[in-house]
Amino acid sequence: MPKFEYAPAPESRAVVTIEESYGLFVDGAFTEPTDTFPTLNPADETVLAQVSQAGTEDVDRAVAAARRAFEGVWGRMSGAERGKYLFRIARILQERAREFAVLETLDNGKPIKETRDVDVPIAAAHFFYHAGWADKLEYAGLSASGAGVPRPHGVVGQVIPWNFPLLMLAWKIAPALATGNTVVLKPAETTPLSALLFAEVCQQAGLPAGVVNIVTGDGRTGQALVEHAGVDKVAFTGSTEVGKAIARSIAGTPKKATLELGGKAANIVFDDAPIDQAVEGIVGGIFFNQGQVCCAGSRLLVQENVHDEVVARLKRRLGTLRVGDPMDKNTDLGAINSRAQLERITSLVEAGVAEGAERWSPECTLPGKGFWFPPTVLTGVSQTHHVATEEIFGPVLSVLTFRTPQEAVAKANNTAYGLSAGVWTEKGSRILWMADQLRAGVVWANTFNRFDPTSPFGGYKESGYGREGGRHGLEAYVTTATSTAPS
Ligand code: TAP
Repeated sequence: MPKFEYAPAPESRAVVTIEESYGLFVDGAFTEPTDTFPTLNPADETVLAQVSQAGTEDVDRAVAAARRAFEGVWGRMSGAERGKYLFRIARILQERAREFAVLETLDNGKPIKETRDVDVPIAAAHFFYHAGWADKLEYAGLSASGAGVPRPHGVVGQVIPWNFPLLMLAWKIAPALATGNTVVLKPAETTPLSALLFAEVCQQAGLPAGVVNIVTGDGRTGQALVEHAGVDKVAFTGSTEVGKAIARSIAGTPKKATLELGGKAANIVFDDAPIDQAVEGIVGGIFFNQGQVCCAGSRLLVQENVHDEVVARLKRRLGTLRVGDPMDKNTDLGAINSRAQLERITSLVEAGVAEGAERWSPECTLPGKGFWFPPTVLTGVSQTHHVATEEIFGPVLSVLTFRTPQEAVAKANNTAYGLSAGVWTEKGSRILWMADQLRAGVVWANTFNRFDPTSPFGGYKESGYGREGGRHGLEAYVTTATSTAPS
């Protein structure tokens, strides 16, 4: 029996059905739930469902199923056939978009207008995009000489975070399947439900058993997966700390790895920028998904002579943001994903104030239950403050100033990370110069947080290595084989 059905009035038909408990998805079927843990709605702390904690034997079974599927079916299938399955998955995601949006909002806490307009459509777009590549890999220029045939690695172990549960799953699974690999994926402990619904989509699409396996659990499950001897390639998105531990644990093995880690992006506003447009970009850059975004524009670098004007207009704009019920279509900021994340944000902001930053938030009443943090601006921040160096991963903007473009570049690059940056200016030549100087994998000009399956995404320095998306994203999932026959 389903535990509950979410049906917003006045509609009587349920939008999404959540079961009382879930097993793992291994070899094309769900196992009986065992050793379960609860997953919460962070907006009100109610338990949504019980989810299974996969142990090492479960991971063994999932990896073995993925190996059988790779050797028996998927690794031998033509690219054109694989592409058909990816197109089918993409279409089912579109058909079930509303269900996914509601489920993701309930489990993650992010506003429904974001899951509806961003997470779910871009996830479907990733499957469409990679479906198109599946039969064209020979033409993707994936070997240096252009000779040879791109071959899949085999079984890929994928571990993803909680901030974009379905979208990160799509970023991982779509290129892996398009290139002929099979997958064992571990979603984050606090947001497993959309991955389990995706398992149903795999069944609905008729995907051969074992091509995609979903093992839920905490970090121990992730560790068992990445360290498993039967895994040929690891793809991880998450914190720099765990990424480094994974890199250490697979060093000396033949495993390939891509790591998408943290960020501390600078959003740089010059005095010639259209200020109102820049303010919208600053707001979207840091408050989208409550700032729980690896490429969030968490450091505002504003030219000194427009600092007061930009901050004044920013504060006025923040006064209009709606914080609250994530299921309300008018909500701009939803809940923080977990109590642990809320505590981390709170302690970092307190550290910033103790170091001399001035804290400001608009007046807003936060719900009594759940995990909530108001949109916050910290002014008077210096480069050495913790709030300027550490990833807060919350709705908190640290404001710094600069006088010259050279100083802006020096300050923007003064970070251990290098994932993204934004530049706001009317001058095209300055945009090109800044893009060249900034040590960031993505540089947005007069926009921020734009995502597209055709564009490679990934970082420099402690933001990790490897790229996801675009033609470059395929490289991580193939190796090139050359065969010559005597004439
Ligand atoms: P992490 O704690 O690193 O968790 C990421 C995933 O790894 C989760 O599924 C986690 O399981 C699992 N995990 C934990 N310990 C592990 C271990 N020893 N071996 C293998 N897997 C392990 O990060 P998070 O708190 O979920 O996400 C926030 C961080 O991710 C931020 O720093 C953010 O910048 C980064 N992030 C980066 C990007 C990109 S694209 N660069 C995108 C999103 C997020 P549990 O859920 O059970 O802990």
